[in-house]
Amino acid sequence: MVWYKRKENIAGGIIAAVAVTLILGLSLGLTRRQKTIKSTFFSRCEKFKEHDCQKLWDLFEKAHVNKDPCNVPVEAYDPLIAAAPFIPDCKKMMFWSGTKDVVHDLTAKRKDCYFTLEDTLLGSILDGLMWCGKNGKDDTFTTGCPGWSDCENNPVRSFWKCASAAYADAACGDVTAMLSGSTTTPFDPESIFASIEVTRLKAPRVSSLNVVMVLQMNAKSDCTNASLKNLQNQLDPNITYSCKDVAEHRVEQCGSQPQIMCGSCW
Ligand code: NFD
Repeated sequence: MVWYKRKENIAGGIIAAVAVTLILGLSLGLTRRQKTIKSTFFSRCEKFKEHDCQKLWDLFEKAHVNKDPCNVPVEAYDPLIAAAPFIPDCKKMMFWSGTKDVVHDLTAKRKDCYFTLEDTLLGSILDGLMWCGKNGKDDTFTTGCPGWSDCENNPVRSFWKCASAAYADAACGDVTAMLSGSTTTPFDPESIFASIEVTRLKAPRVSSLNVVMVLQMNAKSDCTNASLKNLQNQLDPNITYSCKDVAEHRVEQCGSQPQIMCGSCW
């Protein structure tokens, strides 16, 4: 009898210990995940002076926290975007599609020449991050979130649509777009550049759109590609269009040789 009791007590103790460890582990894990995106947000935000990072974080969370992660509309991020307006530099604005790495390798080294959405406050804070909220939860999660194509109204996609629209609205002067010659449809109607940014460029604020078609080895398309006709049809007719085929190594050269004048990169 006594022996049975002792065995029961030991088993009960083990179960309780396992339960406590699991609960502690789960809540610690949750806090750590929370901390990771929150601390990334703040450390990136604090690199930009004169911004209330706490206010931006609160607006960011308000857009998706406690919501179905497949039902966050683009407009949910309007208050966040409005709190951090874009300050365009009309001589440098760069758009891109399918060329993220080559563009950012270049802009990291040639801030004197080019400026992308990812160089703006919100673009630089949220670039490369994944997040979502969940119904009935007060946290921002970074795992278990819908992927880019799992549902249209996921928070990451909605944020980038909202930010891209505001960035294109702010565009001015001569703008550049780097497209990829490695695909058969460099101006892809599904892309954010085609579906949101191009149609928001407006003359006379914007005077020209200069496409740089980045050509890698075995390129599949160049400036003669049929999809670029659609680009021209969608573009405000008072904006001057041009397209130049440029080898990728030439773009890289522009980054590695700061003595090259911005206008002579290609
Ligand atoms: P893109 P875009 N799966 O190269 N922007 O024209 C996953 F997982 O096709 C900036 O659509 O060019 N991710 C950012 C995907 C994001 C998928 C969106 C996919 N199937 C838009 N498709 C940014 N900084 O992240 C697309 N993505 C994601 C603005 C992936 O992260 C910029 O101002 C990919 O790198 C730029 O002028 C990114 O979306 C234009 O819109 C862009 O896809 C580029 O959008």
